Amino acid sequence: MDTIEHEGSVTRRSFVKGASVATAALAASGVVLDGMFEKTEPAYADEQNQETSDEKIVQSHCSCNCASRCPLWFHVKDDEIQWAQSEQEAFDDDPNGKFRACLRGRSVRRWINDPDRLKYPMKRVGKRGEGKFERISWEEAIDTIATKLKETYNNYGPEAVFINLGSGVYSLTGRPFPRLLALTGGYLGAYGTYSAAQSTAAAPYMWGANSASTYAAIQDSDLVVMFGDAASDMEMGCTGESKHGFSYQHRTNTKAKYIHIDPRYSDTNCNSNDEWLPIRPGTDAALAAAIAHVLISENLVDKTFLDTYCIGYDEDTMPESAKGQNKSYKDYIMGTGYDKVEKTPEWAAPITLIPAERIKKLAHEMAEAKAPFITQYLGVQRHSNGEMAYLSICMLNLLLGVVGKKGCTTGCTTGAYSFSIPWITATNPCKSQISVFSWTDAIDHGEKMTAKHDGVKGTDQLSTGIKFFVEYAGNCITNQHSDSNRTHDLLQDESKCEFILVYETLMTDSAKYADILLPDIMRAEQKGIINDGYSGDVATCIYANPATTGEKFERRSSFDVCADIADKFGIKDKFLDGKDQEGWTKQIYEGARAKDPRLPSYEEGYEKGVFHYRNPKGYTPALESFIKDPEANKLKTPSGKIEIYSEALQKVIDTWEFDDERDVLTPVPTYVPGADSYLDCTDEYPFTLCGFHYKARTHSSFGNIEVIKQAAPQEVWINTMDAEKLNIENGETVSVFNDHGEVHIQAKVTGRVIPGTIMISQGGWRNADMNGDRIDKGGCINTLCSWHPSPLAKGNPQHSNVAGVRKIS
Ligand SMILES: Nc1nc2c(c(=O)[nH]1)N[C@H]1C(S)=C(S)[C@@H](COP(=O)(O)OP(=O)(O)OC[C@H]3O[C@@H](n4cnc5c(=O)[nH]c(N)nc54)[C@H](O)[C@@H]3O)O[C@H]1N2
Ligand SMILES: Nc1nc2c(c(=O)[nH]1)N[C@H]1C(S)=C(S)[C@@H](COP(=O)(O)OP(=O)(O)OC[C@H]3O[C@@H](n4cnc5c(=O)[nH]c(N)nc54)[C@H](O)[C@@H]3O)O[C@H]1N2
Ligand code: SF4
Ligand SMILES: [Mo]
Repeated sequence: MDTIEHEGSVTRRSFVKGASVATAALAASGVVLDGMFEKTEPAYADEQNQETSDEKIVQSHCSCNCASRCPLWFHVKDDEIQWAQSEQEAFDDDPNGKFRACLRGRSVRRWINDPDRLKYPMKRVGKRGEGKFERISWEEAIDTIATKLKETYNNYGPEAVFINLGSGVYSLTGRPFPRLLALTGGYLGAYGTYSAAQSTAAAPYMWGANSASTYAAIQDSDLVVMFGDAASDMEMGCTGESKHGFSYQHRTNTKAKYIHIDPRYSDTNCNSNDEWLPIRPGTDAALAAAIAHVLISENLVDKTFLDTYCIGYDEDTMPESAKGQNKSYKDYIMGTGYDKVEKTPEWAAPITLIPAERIKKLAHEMAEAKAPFITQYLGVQRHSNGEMAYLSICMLNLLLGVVGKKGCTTGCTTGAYSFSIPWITATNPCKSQISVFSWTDAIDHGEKMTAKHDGVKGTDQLSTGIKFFVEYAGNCITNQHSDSNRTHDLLQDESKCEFILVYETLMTDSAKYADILLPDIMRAEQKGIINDGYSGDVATCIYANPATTGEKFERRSSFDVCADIADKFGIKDKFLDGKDQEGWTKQIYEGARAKDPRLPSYEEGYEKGVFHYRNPKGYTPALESFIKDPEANKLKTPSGKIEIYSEALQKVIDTWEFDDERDVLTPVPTYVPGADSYLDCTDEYPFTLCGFHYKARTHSSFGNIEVIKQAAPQEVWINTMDAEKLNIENGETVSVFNDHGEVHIQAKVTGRVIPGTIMISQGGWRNADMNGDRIDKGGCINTLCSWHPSPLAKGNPQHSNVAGVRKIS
C-alpha cells in the first residue's frame, strides 16, 4: 500500500492520505519506500527528536508568491503541526523534477503556529497605523463591512470600491473577494502587476504579446546573457523545473558561458564562476544601445532578418507615417535622429559604468555566439524607465537575427509551461480600471484621474476616489507599496478613504491601517488545489488537505466570510451557486480538466497528492512559427510584424499628457534615464538606491520568522570603497535617507555591489514610530520609494531611487 511510484507524469503517494508515520516508517525500513524516511532531513535539530507514534502526515503546500509552489508534508499530532517535511531524495530520479522546499517553506509551520497570529476579528480604536484594536464579534465585523459597502455604493457607486494587490494566497478558491464584490455591485478594477507592469505594457507594442523561450533552450545555447536575472535567488525550492532547477539542470546540459549583468553580485551568480558585469541600475538600455552601435558599425547585424520580420530598424522598413524623418532605430543609434548623439561604447561607459572596451567585447561575444540566449527578468523593468529598457534588451536578439532559433529567445522574460485553471470569479459589472500601482492617487484624487493623464481604462475619467478598500492577503498598503510615509499621511484623512478592510494572518504593517481586521485560516491549513507557479517547463498541481481540523480561536475562511457578507445583501445563494468552498474548487478544477484531459480527476488528484507534467515538446523556440511563415502566423501587432518602430506608441506619445519632463517615451527603444535616476543624485543624495527580491522572504512574507532573519539579515549593501569614504563598517547600523523618509539598517560592506549604488532587499518589515521620529528601524525600502508611476504602464518604479547614507553615531 505505502508505495511511491513514478507513473509517467504522476507522483503517487498514498501515504499522504493520513497514514501514520509509524506505518510509513515501518514500510520505509523495508524496501518499499526506498529510503524515503531515512533520508529525511528536518531543517532543525529540535525536529529530529519528534515523537512520531501518533503523528499523521498531511499533504499540504507552501502557498506564497515566490514563483514556485512547493508541496510540504505536515507532521500533525494532537491537531497541531509539529514539523514540515519537504520532498525526499526518492524523487531525485523523477523525470518531472524534484520538489524541495527552501528554508522559507520549511518554516511555514513556524508561521502557522506563531503565537502572534491574528485570532479574533477586531476593529480599530487608535489612529490608522497605530496598531490599536479591540476584539469584536464576527457578527459585528460582518455587519460593519456590509453596512459600509452599501453606503459606499449608495454615495459613490462601484468605482469607489477597490481590492488591492494581495499575493499571499494561491489556491483556486482562496481569493473570493472579486466574486463577492462583482455580485454586490462591482468594483474599480486594476490592470497590470507590481511584478511586471512595465514589461507587460511595453511588450505588445513590439511583439503583439510577450513571448519567450523557456530556460530549457539554454541546453542548446553557447552564450547566456542575463540582464538582472537572479534566477536562483527567486525560487529556491524546486517546483518541477523551476528557475532554481534551471540553474542546476540546464547547466549540466550546456557548455554555454554565462554573463550576469546586474548591479549586484547575486547568489545566482555566486553559484558558479559565471562572469559578473556590474552595471549602474536603470542604465541597461544605454548598454544595449552601445552594443547595437558596435553591431551596426561593424556590419554584424542580420539585415535580412530585420527586413523580413521587423519594421522600423532603418529607413527601408519605416511605416509611411514616419518615413523620411530620421526616426528609425538605426537613426537613433548612429546619431542621425532623435537626440543626434552616436551611441558609442564610449558614450555608454560613463552612464552604465561598464568600460567601453568591455562593451565592445560583449557585442563581439554576442555576434560570435552560434546561439546566444539573451534574456532579462523583471528587475530591469521595475524602474521608472522600465518600458524602454525592456524593449531595448529585446533589440539585441533582433539585431542578431536569432529569434525563433534553437537555443535562443526574444529578450522578453520567460513564462511558464502550466495548466490553465481559473480561480473563483464572477463578471465585474464595473469596467473602469486603474493601473494596480495607482491606488494611492485614486484615494487622493480619483475623481481627477483620466485616461490620458493617469492611464485610466474603461472610462475617460473616474467619477470618484476610492472609499472602500479591501486588502486580502497582502501587505501592500504600506510595506509593499511605495512611499509608506506619504501613504500613512494620506490614510489619516478618513474622509478620503472611508473604510479599510484587512484580512490577514499576522499584524503586518499594512494591517495596522485597517478599520476592520479579520483573522484568516492560513491557506496551508485548508483543503484546496494549488496551481502552478510562474516559471519552468513543468506544470504542477498540488492537492492539499487541511493540516488541522479543530477550531483555532475565531479564525475563519475568507470564502465563508464572503458568503456571510453576501447574505447581508440577500445574495448568498447567488454567491454560493449551490456549492460550498470545496464544491467550487471541484467545479473549477473539473471544468479545467474537461479542456485539459491530462489532469487527473479531482478524486484521483487527491489520491496522488501532486501531479506534475513536463512540457512534452521539450521547448519550442519562441516565435518559431512566425519565423517559419510570417504571413501565415502574423503577430498581434498592427503590422503583424515585430515593430521596432511602433506607430501605436507614437500615438500614445502624441495624445497622452505627461507632466514630469523625466517621463519620456519614444516610438523606438531608446535609453531614457527616467525619474529618480542617477542624474537626480545630489550632494545630499549621492547614491542610486535599488532593490531586489531576497531569499529571506517572499516579499514581506516570512519576515516574522526569527531563524530566517538570523540566517539572512536585512541589510543595505554598500560598496567597500563607498563605505570607506563614509567611515562605515560592516555590520554597523547606518541611516539611509531621502525626501521620502529615513531607515536605520545594518550595513553590508561588500564588493558585491557596484560603487555609487546601494541596495536594500524589498520586503523588510517596516517599523516606524509615526507619532515620533518616523524613522523606519525595519529597513523597508518602500520608506524610500516614490509614488510617481512609470510613463506608459503607470507602474511601480520601485527600483529607481536616489538616497544618502550616513553613520548614526
Ligand atoms: N526569494 C524570493 N523569490 C521571489 C520573490 C521574493 O520576494 N523572494 N518574489 C517573487 C515575485 S512576486 C517576483 S515578481 C519575482 C521578481 O523577480 P525579479 O523582478 O527578477 O527580481 P529582482 O530581485 O527585483 O530583480 C532581479 C535582479 O535584477 C537586478 N536588478 C535590479 N535593477 C536592475 C537594473 O536596472 N539592471 C540590471 N541589469 N539588473 C537589475 C537585481 O539586483 C536582481 O539581482 O521574484 C519572485 N521570487
Ligand atoms: N520596493 C519594492 N516594493 C515591491 C517590490 C519591489 O521589487 N520593490 N516588488 C513588488 C512585487 S513584484 C510584488 S508581487 C508585491 C507583493 O506584495 P504583497 O502581495 O503585499 O506580498 P507580501 O508582502 O508577501 O504579502 C502577502 C501577505 O499575505 C499574508 N498571508 C499569507 N498567507 C495568508 C493566508 O492564508 N490568508 C491571509 N489572509 N493572508 C495570508 C501574509 O501575512 C502577507 O502579509 O510587492 C511589490 N513591492
Ligand atoms: S521555493 Fe517558494 S514555494 Fe517553495 S518552499 Fe520556498 S518559499 Fe515556498
Ligand atoms: Mo511580483
